[in-house]
Amino acid sequence: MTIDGGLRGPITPENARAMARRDADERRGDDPILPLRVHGPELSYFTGKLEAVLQYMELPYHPIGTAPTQLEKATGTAQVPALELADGRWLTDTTPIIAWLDARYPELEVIPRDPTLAYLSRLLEDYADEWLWRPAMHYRWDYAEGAHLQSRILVDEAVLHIPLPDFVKRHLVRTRQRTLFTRGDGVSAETWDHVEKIYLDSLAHLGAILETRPYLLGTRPSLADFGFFGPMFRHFAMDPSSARIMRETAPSVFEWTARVWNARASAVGGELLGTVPEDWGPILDSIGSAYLPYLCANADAWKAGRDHFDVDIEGAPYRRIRTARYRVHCLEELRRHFEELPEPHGDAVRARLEAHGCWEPLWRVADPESGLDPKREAPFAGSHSMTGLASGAAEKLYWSPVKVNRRRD
Ligand SMILES: N[C@@H](CCC(=O)N[C@@H](CS)C(=O)NCC(=O)O)C(=O)O
Repeated sequence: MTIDGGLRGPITPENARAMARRDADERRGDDPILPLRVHGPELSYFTGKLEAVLQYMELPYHPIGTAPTQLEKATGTAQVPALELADGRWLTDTTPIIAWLDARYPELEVIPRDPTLAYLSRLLEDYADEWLWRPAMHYRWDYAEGAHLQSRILVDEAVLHIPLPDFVKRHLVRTRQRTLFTRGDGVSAETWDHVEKIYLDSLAHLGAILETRPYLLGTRPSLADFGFFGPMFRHFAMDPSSARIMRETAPSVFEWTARVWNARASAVGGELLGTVPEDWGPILDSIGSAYLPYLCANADAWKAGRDHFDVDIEGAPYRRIRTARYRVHCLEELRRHFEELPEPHGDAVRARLEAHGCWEPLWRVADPESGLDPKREAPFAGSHSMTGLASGAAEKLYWSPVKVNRRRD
């Protein structure tokens, strides 16, 4: 067998990679959605996650440092990242964006094709997206060294359009972020250590996996890597306090963040494991003991029409946590994906979830009814942002974030 286009000879790993590179070049040539434009500031968790996926898929894009509020008109939601296609369409929410890209370029298999692996990868992605968010915001905004650095970067890159002196804007950004995401979202003297433990445990769990292979599910990156990459790269490895901890206690995780950032499908090659590895167990335990109970309390609060709620997680007393409608939707999505599993994968996934305390809380709340994306239009729908700032008054609310969780909008 030969490979045309100047490359001749047997299909060796080198030839296969060259062929994949050529395919990637061809995609660039005539694909009507390329090049892409990624809107979102350089320090954003989810923008970094999306960029890593695009780089792995070798889809050319221009990064544009837009603030969330500037996107509401185009996308329907004051949230970053937003992905603008060359044909004029806009996409939001990295989870459905990745699923859409994976379906459009199936040969790259970002989401594992095996349904059991796909389900548990989605669960890890969701956990990294939503449950590592609070510790990521905490290390960034509750430590002065991170807060001063990042408020300067954020104002310089994405908040230039507000006519106020820079030092005032930086102060407003710091206050706003703490109001919304740390002190106003359950981080207190009583929960401080638990919030930090979520990060420290994640380093230990990822570090143990990375002792045996370069990526979370094998010798190439997949959805679980990209999920954990968001918080690890753009927050924990970048913010001074958490970065110091990562460098000193988990250098393999530090190295992995750079490896994922540098991964290109045509160069990596590699394979995924055939079964869910045992060393995912500690992460699944944490999903069962912390994340899913939190999602249940959030869904109960949503159903009861409460803006805030209290919940004890692993003994830590979280008080006045903001109710997040989007995370009610996350719970619904985890259930939907389970219900869509073909047999015998449903039984296999159930056994795995039961072994780690995830099964009961997955179904604990009857009919969560987020009402989000009823027609399944995501990522084209304009998803609901986690702050709820998608209401036509985003710019004003951005600086004075009170009453952001109205039940119907
Ligand atoms: N589920 C969304 C979450 C996106 C998100 O929450 N982005 C943050 C920044 S990383 C944001 O735009 N927050 C709005 C704000 O801070 O006003 C995704 O995966 O894209």
